[in-house]
Amino acid sequence: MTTPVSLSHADGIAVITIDNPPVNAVSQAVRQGLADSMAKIAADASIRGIILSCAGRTFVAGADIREFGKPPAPPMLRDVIAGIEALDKPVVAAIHGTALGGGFELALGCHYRVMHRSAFVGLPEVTLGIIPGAGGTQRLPRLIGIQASIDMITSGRRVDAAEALKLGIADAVAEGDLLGSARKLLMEKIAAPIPRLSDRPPAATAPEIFAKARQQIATRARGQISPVSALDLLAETAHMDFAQGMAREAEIFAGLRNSGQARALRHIFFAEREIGKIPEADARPLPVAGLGVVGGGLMGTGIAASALLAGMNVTLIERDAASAEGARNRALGLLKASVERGKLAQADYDAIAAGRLHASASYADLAEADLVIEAAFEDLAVKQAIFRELDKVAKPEAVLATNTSYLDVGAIAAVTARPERVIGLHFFSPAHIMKLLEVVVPPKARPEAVATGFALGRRLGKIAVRAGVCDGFIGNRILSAYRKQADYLIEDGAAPAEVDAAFKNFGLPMGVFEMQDMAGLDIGWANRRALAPRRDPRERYVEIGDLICERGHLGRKAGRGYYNYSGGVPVPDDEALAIIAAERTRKGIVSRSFTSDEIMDRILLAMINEGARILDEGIALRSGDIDVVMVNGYGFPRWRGGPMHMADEMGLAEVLRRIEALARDDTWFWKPSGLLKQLADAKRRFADKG
Ligand code: 3H9
Repeated sequence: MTTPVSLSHADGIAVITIDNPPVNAVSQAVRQGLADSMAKIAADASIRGIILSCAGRTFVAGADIREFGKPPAPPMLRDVIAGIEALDKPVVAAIHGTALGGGFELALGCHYRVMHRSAFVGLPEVTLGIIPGAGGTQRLPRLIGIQASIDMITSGRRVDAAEALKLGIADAVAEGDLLGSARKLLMEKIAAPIPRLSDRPPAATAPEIFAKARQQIATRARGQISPVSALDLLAETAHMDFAQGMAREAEIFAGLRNSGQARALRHIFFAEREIGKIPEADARPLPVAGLGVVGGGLMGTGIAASALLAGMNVTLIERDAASAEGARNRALGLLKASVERGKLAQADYDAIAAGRLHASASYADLAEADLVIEAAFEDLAVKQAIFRELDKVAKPEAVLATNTSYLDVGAIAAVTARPERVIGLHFFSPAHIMKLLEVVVPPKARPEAVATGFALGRRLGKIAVRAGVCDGFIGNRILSAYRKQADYLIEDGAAPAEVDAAFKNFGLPMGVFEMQDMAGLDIGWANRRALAPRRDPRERYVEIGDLICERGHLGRKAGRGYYNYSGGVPVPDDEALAIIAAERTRKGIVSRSFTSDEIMDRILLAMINEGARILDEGIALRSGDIDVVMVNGYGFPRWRGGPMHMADEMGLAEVLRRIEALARDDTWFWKPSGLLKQLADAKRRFADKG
């Protein structure tokens, strides 16, 4: 049987190599291999020093996350690391790629660390709902002090080689030959006393450091437990000796390892890595050197900025020269802000301003573009007119994409002579910052066109999710469903501010009514009017939003909407409340009160129900894709894993029971039998998710 850990030695130096693709995760076999190697090294008097290195693209990227759902299998990583640290021969970790989590802890157990200049180290455990469990919370503070450890451990932030050297994590940085540098350091230290972090006293700490950090970390965590647990552990063990501290770390780690939040965060970790598994994965994407963007509004300039930040050249088209100049300035304004935030070098900004961004009023300037993204006003006729023009000027092999959030991409493709090269690319605003991208695949799209959309997503650093054509694709369709449910809630008796508070208690950054006020109520209003002819007459329709719009109260930009903004601090708007009360009376609804939990129960079930339909219709490939969309585009708390994961955790029978109970309340338009079918059909996919 091949082992993922090999040991070779020559001239008194042993080299241990971990080779466990793809990321050298510390599986049980790796732990066993390391333990066996240590035993051989300890018994071999000819070995005087050791280099611990990894094959492939990276140093150890952590414990094997796939093992976390199973009972722990010996040897334990913390014991293996203790065995390495206890050796009476110096061990140097040679780090390339990323030494993360258990991988970094392994390196901390070594006596010295050499990092390649392109390498990173970090303890991202909190992002998986756990804390470091193999000594990271005890060794790191003893190496770099409490303040820097709080920062790294509670954020999960990665540190590059230059910073690691400054912090004292790395003893040396290798410019080129990593193993050569590691060997050089080893030879320098071979006769020196062996430094062990576990021998050091705890890092001296003033208690107020923890008090100050706690408030900040709890606010940032928005309901996520692990960052706060990590801080509390650091505080509790700050004065303990090493063995006591390790014992506490092990206890806290064991408590979190299979917690609901850890399961949710693991789910979303793997779901984000599955989104690229699409039917078109083997198709060859068209190389995109030049990108065209039509429409220089908020979306168009955001998309242009995103592409420019990724090093692409962009041609931005507007209707006339003055608008083109305005769009160019807006895009440059976004990039200036990126320079200020340290995301773009001044020299790159200058190159963009000097020529990489070209703004024009002539479609003919798109003749060389490989991919053109239309980001005009959300109106089918407007978009179709643009696509007719694009079809004339774009080279025949170019892919044409529409940035629409609701419209039928197939109907837009149909006005061109190349429907097989038309896709939807639904960006989220601000497009140069938001990570999510829905790649919308109309029925006639060729695999190469879809693959081109995904390749662009990768290049822009986006999380690209495949979606089929329907009203709102994945995310906005679910948004429509829960917005409707929120409307039912206010008609049934909840105040908009109560619904918004429930959203925030749940961990969402904003309430649904605040969000609509911020976006402008006219957007939803126009959408509802557009969809009116196709609306099922049996559907419960809440007119409150329309009535508010009819008064000209279009949200924050108009100073009024669900809230009144005239006094600076938003307060519930009197007229909106009066409209709600009048509508309840008109419909004969007896107003009732709702707890925060009841509100979110309904909202969540609306999301799950719509998610089940989306799966049923094949709009999303997997339920995990829906969760990825909700977490990355709609502020769904990552530590809850997404609505479909929550449905899984609740169990299908319980989901159905609750939906049926709601349907009995007659607040839902869908019949329970229909729901039963949708959810039962989706059950297999729920189960497939594993
Ligand atoms: C930990 O260490 C706990 C300890 O403190 C205590 C222990 C007692 N395990 O991301 P990619 C898979 S917690 C298993 O696309 P990249 C991934 O699913 C851990 N599998 O590559 C994918 O599989 P597939 C702390 C893992 O180059 C493939 O590898 N560590 C693991 O874009 C490629 O992944 C972390 O949180 C894993 N640990 O990025 C680090 N990691 O091909 C987590 C990856 O079948 N990992 N896979 O879809 C990462 O951040 C990135 O994967 C990394 C590479 C930066 C390493």
